[in-house]
Amino acid sequence: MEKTTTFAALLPLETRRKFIRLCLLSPPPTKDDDDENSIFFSYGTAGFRCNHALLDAVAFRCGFIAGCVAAYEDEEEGGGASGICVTASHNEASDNGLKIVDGRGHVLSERYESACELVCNARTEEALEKALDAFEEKVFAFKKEREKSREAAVVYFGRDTRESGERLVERAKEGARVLGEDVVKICDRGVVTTPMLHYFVYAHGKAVEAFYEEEEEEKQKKEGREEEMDAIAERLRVKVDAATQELAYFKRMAIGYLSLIEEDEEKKSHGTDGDFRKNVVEGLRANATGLPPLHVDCANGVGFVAFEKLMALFDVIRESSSTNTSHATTTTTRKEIALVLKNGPSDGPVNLNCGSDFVQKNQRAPDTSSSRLSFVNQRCASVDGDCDRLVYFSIEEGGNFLLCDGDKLSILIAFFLIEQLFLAGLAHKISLGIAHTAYSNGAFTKFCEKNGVETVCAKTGVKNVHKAAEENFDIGVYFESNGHGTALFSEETVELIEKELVDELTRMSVEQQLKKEEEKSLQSVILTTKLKALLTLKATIQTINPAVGDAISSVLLIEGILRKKGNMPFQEWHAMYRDLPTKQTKVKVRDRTVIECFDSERKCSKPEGLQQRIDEIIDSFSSANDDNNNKNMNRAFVRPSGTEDIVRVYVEASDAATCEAIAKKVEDAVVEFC
Ligand code: 16G
Ligand code: MG
Repeated sequence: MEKTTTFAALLPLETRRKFIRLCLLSPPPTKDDDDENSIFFSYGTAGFRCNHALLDAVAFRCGFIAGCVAAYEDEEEGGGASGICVTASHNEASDNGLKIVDGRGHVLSERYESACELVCNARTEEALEKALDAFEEKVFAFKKEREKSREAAVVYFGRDTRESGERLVERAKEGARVLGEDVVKICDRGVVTTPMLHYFVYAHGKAVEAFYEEEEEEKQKKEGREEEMDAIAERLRVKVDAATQELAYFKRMAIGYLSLIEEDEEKKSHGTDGDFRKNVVEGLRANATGLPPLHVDCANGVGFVAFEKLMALFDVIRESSSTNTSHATTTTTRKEIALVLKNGPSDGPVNLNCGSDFVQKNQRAPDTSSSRLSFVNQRCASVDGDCDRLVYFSIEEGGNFLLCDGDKLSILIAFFLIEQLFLAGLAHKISLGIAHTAYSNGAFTKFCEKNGVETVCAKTGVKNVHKAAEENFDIGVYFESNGHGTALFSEETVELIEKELVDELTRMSVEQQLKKEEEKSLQSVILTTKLKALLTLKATIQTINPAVGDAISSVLLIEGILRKKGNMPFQEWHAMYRDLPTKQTKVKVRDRTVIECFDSERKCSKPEGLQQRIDEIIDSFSSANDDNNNKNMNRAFVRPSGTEDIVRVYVEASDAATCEAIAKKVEDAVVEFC
């Protein structure tokens, strides 16, 4: 695309001056109040994150950046709206952070990162001028002319339950306000999960798009007539407002989930016909006695609040359907989903001894005073402090801990979708695969290979795995082992599924008209296998948060799939393959950035000699007695963390003791080389 104008020309000089003046009034903090000793704020794996007390200036500047993205970025490149999430996810309660969301509802594109860093670290007028120029160079390079007629852009704000959140949201709003209210409107959505905020921004863009598609003709007719334009702008505002409310978010997912499990409910109420479908579509599964409730560890965080709202919506739907239908008894007594919520914001500091990070890294149940024993012998799930990670777990009778991490979420979702694609007759038209990171268990990749499911390995971080899933497959399922992830459907795939659905319905209705009266009633209840699979795929798409991986949406999807798989017990899901023992440790070094990785972080090229040492350590643990399989099983890698000032060590081996021993040696090597 041709560069036609510059940032300076877009951002009024007055605004630029005002921003610089305000930045100089409250500069980022230094260590010991010494200007020489400034703290560097780095744009980490997922935005700026550190102790909350250091973040005021960064919040102000991020607010301004988000305002610029919404106001001046091309809509196709992610302008028109943007978002700021104030959260430090799974970090301790005293930390906080800023994540910027672009107009498509995705994390801010990587090309902005260095400019964001410059803006957030600049301490002098000169540095601020330079930082803003960097924006001109990198950020707005694609921008053409800003349309005069465009309504004010919107920045959405949201925060998790951390105490410092309210203050930092206010700072960020001040930053956005520098642009002026006629340029950027502020929309504070209060305490919400990170994926909810992503969804609001996504829904904003979609609502605007749909509105203009509908109104294009009308708008053209009325072009130039002030009062008509005002009326259009007001109608648009109302539509966008409705689409970006919490209720719209919860409704989308709840209705998606109810459609997903619908046929099972029919099965229950339609006797023999239900049996017929069960046989044809899913194969026989004995003893489907219903799933026990899911106990959800909400990390003492915002997930608790959000799940409560979801459950309240299910109650409303249930009540209204019971007053509207004659099958009152079946609908009122039935719980479509049973969740027992644990570890809410009032139970303790966010993430302390609970949450998905604690559960996945320590391989044990949450250990808060309010929940210590309540997870034993239950089917459980755990989310993180901002509710974008999810893992499932269970503790067996004898205390044995079973984890279904991101890998197993991927497998369950991918296998389910593959099955539906086959039933819908679309398997040859739509490619499906899994994207994962180096942290995925070797047993997982082997299992995928054995079952003919394609996989790609990407670097750590949602943005990398998301991209890999998007670029490699029509349906890209991706999860990091830590539970971040989702299933991405390309736009063409969604269109294809919808088109096939319409075609199938048309075909059926034509056939129906040709059928004799007596055959009709049976025909009308027995939906064809293909139609059912298409409806299932459509419901799956609706259940998934289209903007970003979302623990709430993933719980609904997994619960839906387990129900559709004849109430598949947790143990059966867990036993699909057996994880190899792993060990993850952290090493504190002087400068972690001396480590440089390649091969999706499975190997390192710097410092020189470190990779060779790791290889030697691995070799020294494969004895002559090992068969080839065992030899290849052990692996280890090191990478600098993107969220903490440490080096992470990962080891996988055929048994736990070997894991420990290798980890120890690799740690020593890291200390020696770094
Ligand atoms: C952040 C990332 C997560 C990644 C983790 C790695 C997002 C939303 N979150 O939490 O994807 O796995 O960092 O942390 O991108 P590390 O670099 O410290 O190992
Ligand atoms: Mg998180």
